[in-house]
Amino acid sequence: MKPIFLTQFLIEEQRAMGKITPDLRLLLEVVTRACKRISIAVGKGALGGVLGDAGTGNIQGEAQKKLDVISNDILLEANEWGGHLAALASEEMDHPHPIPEQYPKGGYLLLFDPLDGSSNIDVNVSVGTIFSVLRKPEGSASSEDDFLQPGTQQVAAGYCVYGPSTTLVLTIGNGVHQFTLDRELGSFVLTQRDMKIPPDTKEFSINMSNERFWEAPVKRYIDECVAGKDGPRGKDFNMRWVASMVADVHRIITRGGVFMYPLDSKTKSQGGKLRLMYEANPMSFIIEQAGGAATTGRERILDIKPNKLHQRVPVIMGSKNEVDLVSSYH
Ligand code: AHM
Ligand code: MG
Repeated sequence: MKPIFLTQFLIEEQRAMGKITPDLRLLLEVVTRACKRISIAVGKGALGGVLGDAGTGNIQGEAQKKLDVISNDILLEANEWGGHLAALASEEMDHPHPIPEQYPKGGYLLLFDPLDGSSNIDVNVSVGTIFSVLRKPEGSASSEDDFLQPGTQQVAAGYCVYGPSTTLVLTIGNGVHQFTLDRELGSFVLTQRDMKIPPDTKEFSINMSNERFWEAPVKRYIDECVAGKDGPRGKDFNMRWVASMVADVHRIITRGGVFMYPLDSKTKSQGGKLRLMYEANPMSFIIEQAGGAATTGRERILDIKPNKLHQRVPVIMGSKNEVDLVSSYH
């Protein structure tokens, strides 16, 4: 079969849907090209001198890894000059990054977690890049507030997983499509159109070491899964936790499951663990486009009106019937 490269896919979607503007196509090509560079840097590992701590911290108070900083720089550098963006924001930067004066500005806003799963970098376990695209509100002078739009306003979202292979999963609001990086050609090739998450599952993904901090509804749900055949669910469950959201969610999009970083007493004061704008929102958009569901337990993630750039939220996402069940326990 003739391979369909990302560019051809985007051009065909542009013709079919009329939803992709030339600037949005440029944006997606530029972001995914940057992901190829990140994939190469990640793949070099110790040989590239890229492992270990950067010796700096981000606004979340987390120690940055060298690869967090390298990936952030790659995405900034790639996206500054094309004229498609009004501003960028990242997990690794306190405030939005303006487009340098010498370049034209465009109508889109880009948010990213340049390298998700930082704790896995030095141990050679899958990590990834997550990104979200919004439109800059008409007539507004560029400011941080421009970014504070609910996830329903996203025009595109995607992620790359740097694992045994590098895969790109993308939605532009018309289903979810998977591409695999052909390392010899240096191109993303379409390998699965219209990914669908099975509505039922026997697999859950949660950091069990936080059990004593969970709220009652989450504890009840997991207890019932763990009780297996002998419990109210009447079937045995399996548990998987990579500890890179991007890899855990990718498994769920591929074969079903439910991923949770719920509210717990450890993270309650900050609203949760994962970040709304560049982790929960893009992943929720993708999950919903693949037929799954994404909630905090109390509300649909995509409906949340953000009040700050680095806002955190509880996350429960994946196979629809399981997510609905957890919600009903709330
Ligand atoms: P990061 O963006 O700094 O990598 O942190 C987010 C990560 C998620 O990828 C993952 O789901 C979670 O934090 C792991 O948490 P834990 O350390 O509790 O396993
Ligand atoms: Mg992250």
